[in-house]
Amino acid sequence: MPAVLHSDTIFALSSGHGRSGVAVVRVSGPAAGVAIQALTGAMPAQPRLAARRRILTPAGETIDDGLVLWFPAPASFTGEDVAEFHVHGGRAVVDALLAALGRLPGLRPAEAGEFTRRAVENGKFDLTQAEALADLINAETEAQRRQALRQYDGALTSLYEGWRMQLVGAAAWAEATIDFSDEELPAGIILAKAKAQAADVIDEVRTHLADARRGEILRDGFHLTVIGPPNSGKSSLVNAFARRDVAIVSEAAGTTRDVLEVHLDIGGYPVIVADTAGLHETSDAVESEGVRRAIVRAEQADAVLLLMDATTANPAGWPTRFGDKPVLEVWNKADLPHLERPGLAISVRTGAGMNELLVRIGLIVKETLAADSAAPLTRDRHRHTLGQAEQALTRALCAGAPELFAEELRMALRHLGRMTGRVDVEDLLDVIFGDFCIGK
Ligand SMILES: Nc1nc2c(ncn2[C@@H]2O[C@H](COP(=O)(O)OP(=O)(O)OP(=O)(O)O)[C@@H](O)[C@H]2O)c(=O)[nH]1
Ligand SMILES: [Mg+2]
Repeated sequence: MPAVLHSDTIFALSSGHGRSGVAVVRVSGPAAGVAIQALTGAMPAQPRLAARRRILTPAGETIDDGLVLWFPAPASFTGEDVAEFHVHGGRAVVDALLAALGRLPGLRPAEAGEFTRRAVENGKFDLTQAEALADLINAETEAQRRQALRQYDGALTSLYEGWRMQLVGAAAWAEATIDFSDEELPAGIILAKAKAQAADVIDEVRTHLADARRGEILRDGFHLTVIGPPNSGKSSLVNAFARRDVAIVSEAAGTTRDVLEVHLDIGGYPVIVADTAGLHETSDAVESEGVRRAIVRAEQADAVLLLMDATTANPAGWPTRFGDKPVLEVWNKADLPHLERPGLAISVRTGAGMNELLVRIGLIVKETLAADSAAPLTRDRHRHTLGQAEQALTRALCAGAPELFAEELRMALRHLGRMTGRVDVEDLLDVIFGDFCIGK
């Protein structure tokens, strides 16, 4: 992506909102140095070394006693001149500093993701890395953090760039057969060679796409839906997982109507457990809507936990299989007299079997998400764009004429270029950076 020179200078609070020990306000653009001068009277003695300064309003009133850092272009996060003000993290301090910056000529508040967008525009990293940065900020579990960091380190960049280079090679062979077709070059042989190269890439792209959405599930969270007959203890189980009373529990059957979710960290993996309405025939409109939602949720889940009451017969007639997704059969209330059944017996009340249940859930999650590739794709955008590249390659391989082959190859190259942001992605940028928080 070509370097873009912005004439305006942006600023924002880059650390978290709300009270904190220290707040970091970042400024990026041509007037960043002027901002340091205006608010502290002098530049730090050295770039990238903190200087302790009194920070003043343009009118000369002290805002705070803090640190100032100066990162001259291009060795900064955005590639532009960047200033950082580290102040005490109180609302009034931060507001006063932001107001003072806003009064300087050429400065304006940053939009969501604008710092990262400028970094991409200045070639600091590519689109997949920018997306990974957003994921790193949002990562809640170890596995999510590791995945985001690998992508930020360029795992997808090097994969996609590698394919691009191979296809550029194949395209060059194809062009050669077109340009020199009058001379006695063995065009057929050269074209076959180019096609073999494209075929290698298409194999790799297909393997990459056929990953059972591992990267995406890890990024979004693994969805486990708890379903079962009324009163089997589904809400009690979800509360026990969450270690707080999220869902209403009562001995009346049909207590839960709406789907309710809790977010858990199981062995470093993000698991979103949904509590649902008990499955039973009912004339109550609200309850039957709850049953409908329960089934839909189970169908959409990555795995299902079928929770039944070990003390009663399980009413027949409800689905117990949901496609080929894993279904964990669990019998609750094992503290009461009950029949022996296949599957795991637990008691939410006494805690018996609960550890074993967590272990089993952890195994299912791990089996689903354990990566056999070091760099899984993580977003719909990746899947969609790569799918288009794959289709263009498929057409290329079927092409008889070298011109047609070369044309489809160029198409595939454009799609691959969109993955990393090498070609016309202006329309994509708003979507991608809109996901960011302000200050990043
Ligand atoms: N003895 C015993 N009772 C339990 C156990 N787990 C839950 N219960 C009781 O079973 C009743 C129903 O529990 P809930 O968690 O509301 O059951 P549910 O499956 O969510 O019920 P619905 O939302 O109506 O479908 C409550 O009175 C719970 O206290 C258990 O392990 N042992
Ligand atoms: Mg319930």
